[in-house]
Amino acid sequence: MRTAFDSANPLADGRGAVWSKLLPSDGSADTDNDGAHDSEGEGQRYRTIFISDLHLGTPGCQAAALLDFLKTHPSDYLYLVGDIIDGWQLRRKWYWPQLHNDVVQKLLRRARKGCQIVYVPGNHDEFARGFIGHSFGGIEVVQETVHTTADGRRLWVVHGDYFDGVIQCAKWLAYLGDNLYEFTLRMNRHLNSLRARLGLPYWSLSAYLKHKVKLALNYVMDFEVAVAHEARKLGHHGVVCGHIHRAEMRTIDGTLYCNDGDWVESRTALVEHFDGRLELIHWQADPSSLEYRQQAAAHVAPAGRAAGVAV
Ligand SMILES: [Mn+2]
Repeated sequence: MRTAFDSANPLADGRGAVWSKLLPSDGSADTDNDGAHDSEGEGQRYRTIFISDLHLGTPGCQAAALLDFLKTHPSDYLYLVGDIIDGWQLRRKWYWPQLHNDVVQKLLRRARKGCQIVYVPGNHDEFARGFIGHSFGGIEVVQETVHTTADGRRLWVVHGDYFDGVIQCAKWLAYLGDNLYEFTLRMNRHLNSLRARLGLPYWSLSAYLKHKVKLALNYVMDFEVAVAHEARKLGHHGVVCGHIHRAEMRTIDGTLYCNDGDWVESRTALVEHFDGRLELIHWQADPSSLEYRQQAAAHVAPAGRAAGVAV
């Protein structure tokens, strides 16, 4: 799923343009007042937070929920594990509401206040890979890194898109969810009553799609195993990645596999407590949150599943 965006020349392909729109060169933007989201430290403090697949710059990004989460969870370290800004979508259509700006300001402010922020670009923010080794407002951009937990475990931190090339399977299959599957079962009944009237034999749409869903689940499994095995091969105790929008934490053949999920569908983060314990957080809005107030103001239903975004 590579696009013209992958072009090697950073000046010709617009990467510089994306940056210049997002980060003013004089560094003054992070002093902008973002009002209600300024205070920090009301909630639980963690040693480390890992988040990925925010897809800022797309309507699917749940920026209000993310702001609530960041606001109430200060940390010593913050890893941005790729697909933070969706350069693919922004190049097609510029979409940058105030809330998305607020997220960027929030991150810059957090870095200024002493949180060590490391940004590992993914495939949707490949433009940032042109800036590896540099730092923006205290946010360090690296290709990949290793985080050592408080209890001494070395975790390889990488977005994970590299493994798409290793696993041969159509990525969109990973997005065939249960709801769609239930829908197809109903469709199947209608389709086959029509086929019967036309004198055509029974053909199971549901069986066909069930097979496809199985392939999708195989893809997730293959991804998890491939990433964990690579981490072990490199001599790490575990790995933290994103990319497939599926939060998970389990041991695979003795190697800890952690996927911090996403902020488009599942609103999840991986956190490290001060004793080194790791935990997956599924963020839920509460009635005092920015997200809740925004939805109330807009007269829309609480956030459901966002439109699928390619991984
Ligand atoms: Mn990705």
